[in-house]
Amino acid sequence: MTKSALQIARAAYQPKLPKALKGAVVAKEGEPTQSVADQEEIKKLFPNTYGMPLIQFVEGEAKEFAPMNVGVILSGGQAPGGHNVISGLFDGIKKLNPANKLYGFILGPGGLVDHKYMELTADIIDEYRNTGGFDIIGSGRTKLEKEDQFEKGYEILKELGIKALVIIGGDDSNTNACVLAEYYAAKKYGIQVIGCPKTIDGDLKNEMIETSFGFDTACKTYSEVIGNIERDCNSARKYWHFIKLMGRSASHIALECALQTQPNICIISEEVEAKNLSLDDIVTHIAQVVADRAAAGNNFGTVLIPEGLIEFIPAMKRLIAELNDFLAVNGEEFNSIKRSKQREYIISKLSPENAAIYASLPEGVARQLSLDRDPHGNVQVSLIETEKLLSEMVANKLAAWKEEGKFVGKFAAQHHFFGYEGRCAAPSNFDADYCYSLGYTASMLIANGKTGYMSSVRNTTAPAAEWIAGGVPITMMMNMERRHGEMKPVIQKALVKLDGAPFKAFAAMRDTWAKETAYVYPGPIQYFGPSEVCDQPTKTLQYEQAK
Ligand code: FBP
Repeated sequence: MTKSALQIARAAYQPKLPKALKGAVVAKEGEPTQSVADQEEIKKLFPNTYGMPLIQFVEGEAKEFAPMNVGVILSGGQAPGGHNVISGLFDGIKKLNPANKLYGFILGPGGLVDHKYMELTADIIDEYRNTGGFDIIGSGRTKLEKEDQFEKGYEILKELGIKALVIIGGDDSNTNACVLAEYYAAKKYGIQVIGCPKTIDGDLKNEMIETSFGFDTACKTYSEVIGNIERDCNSARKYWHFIKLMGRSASHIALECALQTQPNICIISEEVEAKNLSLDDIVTHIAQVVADRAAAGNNFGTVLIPEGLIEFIPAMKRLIAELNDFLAVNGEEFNSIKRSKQREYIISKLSPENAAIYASLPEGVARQLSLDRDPHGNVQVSLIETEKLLSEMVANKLAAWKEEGKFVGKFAAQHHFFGYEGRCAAPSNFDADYCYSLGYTASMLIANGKTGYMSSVRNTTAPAAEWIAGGVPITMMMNMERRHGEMKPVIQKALVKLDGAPFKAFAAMRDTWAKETAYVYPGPIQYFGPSEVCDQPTKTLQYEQAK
């Protein structure tokens, strides 16, 4: 297989481990834990895995461990560093006993249920060290939540003599990992389940999980390109760039990229919701910044837009809900109407508030809202090209302002969506080290007989040697939430906190960034060179942990 020069050099990188994990370790147990909310309900649902103590690994005496087999699953969207979690896990179990074996289930949780697996040998692992992607075993979005799936999984785990399963995933996958751990514990199957926090979205974090892996590399990759666009923009001085950034619901990625690149505008969905802003409020704000910059002779700029924005605009949420309900009942009639008359038809059927919003939307977006629905009959919000929607509405507003003499400049827009570009990038040193440590820690949790824990590595703004490795009971992160009409125990999703340090830092600077051209150009991720260039954690972590 042909490899790039960087691939070859990077293969030799030895990820840094916390000092405590370098030799033999012992598990130090803390106080019993409680879930973040709804303690009574969660305790009842997880009688075997609720209330367990926090674990911290400290240096200890070497011990002998009987041979064991371990399974691993990559679940959900790709995130840089997954291969290093697996190599850390592999090295960890081999250190415990060289006879230990690691099995990977193919294409996500579905591989466990369908009994598709492969043994991950040293040769295979070595091919994937420090590389991006999840292609070593593939990933998938099958949800592990039903008893028959747990039983099918048990069949193959038993057959392969697997003592512990590591599930690398986001909040939903780790919730399911905990349900599985509880199920196997209740059935006394003797199989441990350990989770690892993954997602570029950065929304699986809390007091004990400082960040999900992949967020660092993905944000650095997007910020590199945003910086390049900003420089192009400041060179040509003729375009406004509207850049949508992945991240599903939470705006962590947009916020982090804004802190790294200082664009003229960055919309934060959580703020839009908290201030009950309308689409028109957002459009007016952008148009005003465009007009003010034009008045100063700057007909260019950059706008960052989080992927989930639409669903955080309260009025849009109401419109989408009414459309979902209306089309669920009247879908056939709608489809029988001539395409050119469909927009009018919808407007005539909606409540006056929603009809007015629908009528104000550009044709393409209005169509998307009434056509593209998922199998549950909901609008596929992620398909809405918010970057185009906003720029088109801004253009319309500016045209009106021009007639009134309120806008004197020119407005030409370019559109971008960054998401998949960053999910499989070669992990930054931070993610390479963090992921390897998470995997290695998972092996220590297994060796110590733990189940229902998430691997945790903290103190991540300090050098890697000072990181603190341990485990957090997954039930500790749970609360009850309504899902598909039923109350379910789930890990609380972390949205951007408006009283958090990263948002506050952004809010304090954004007016200056809007007026001035204060762009910062982060450049590509550096893997070799001075530590201040190669090993910086995200700005989000730096602000959150600033003493
Ligand atoms: P995970 O939370 O599963 O890691 O996925 C993150 C994500 O990249 C989101 O940012 C994005 O909305 C979604 O996956 C896209 O999913 P898909 O890969 O199925 O298109």
